[in-house]
Amino acid sequence: MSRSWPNILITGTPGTGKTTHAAQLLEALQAAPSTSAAPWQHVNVGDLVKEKGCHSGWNDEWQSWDVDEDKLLDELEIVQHPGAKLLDWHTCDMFPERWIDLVVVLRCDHSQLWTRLEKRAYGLSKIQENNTAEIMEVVLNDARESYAEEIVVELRSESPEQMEENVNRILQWVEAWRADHANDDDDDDDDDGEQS
Ligand code: DAT
Repeated sequence: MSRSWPNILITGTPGTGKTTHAAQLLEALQAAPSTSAAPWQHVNVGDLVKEKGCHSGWNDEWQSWDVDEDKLLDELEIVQHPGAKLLDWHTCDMFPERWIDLVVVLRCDHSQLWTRLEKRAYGLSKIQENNTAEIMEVVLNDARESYAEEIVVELRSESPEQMEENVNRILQWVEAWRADHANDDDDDDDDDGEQS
């Protein structure tokens, strides 16, 4: 299967910096001459679940929506062609492996994460639950179980400098991906029917 541009999943425990990274990365990709031709789009999957009703209701115990996976995946069919999607979500194991070209798992020191989530006015149990998940590396382990080892990258997200470094690193990765797939554009028409 070929795609003209890669799809990047930015994942991590809530509060690790997914949305901030995705926004900055989007700007960088749109500004760089080597990548600006693509229709880059930041897809905040949590927002999409709410907006498109891809859930079976609010779960009071977990303080989150019970996601309807089939409906969500139907909504996300758009990721497949031509690519260039920045998917931003704390869950990483729901997507078909073939949709994703790079998985960025953001990590944060747990005490800093606690402060970030407090500012978000999360309840104590939700802060504790997310903090434990970060310490137990739940998202990182899920990513490693769900995708090929070589496409999963773990990045620290504890300072603006690290964020800038991460964005530059991902931009360079996109440029390398494009160079590796330079001939795929010619094949796209042939492959359209096979992308599912
Ligand atoms: P997420 O989308 O993973 O829930 P976010 O992007 O909303 O996280 O970030 C949560 C808060 O933390 C927000 O106030 C921005 C801040 N933040 C995230 N990454 C950071 C970093 N690398 N350096 C400093 N602040 C950061």
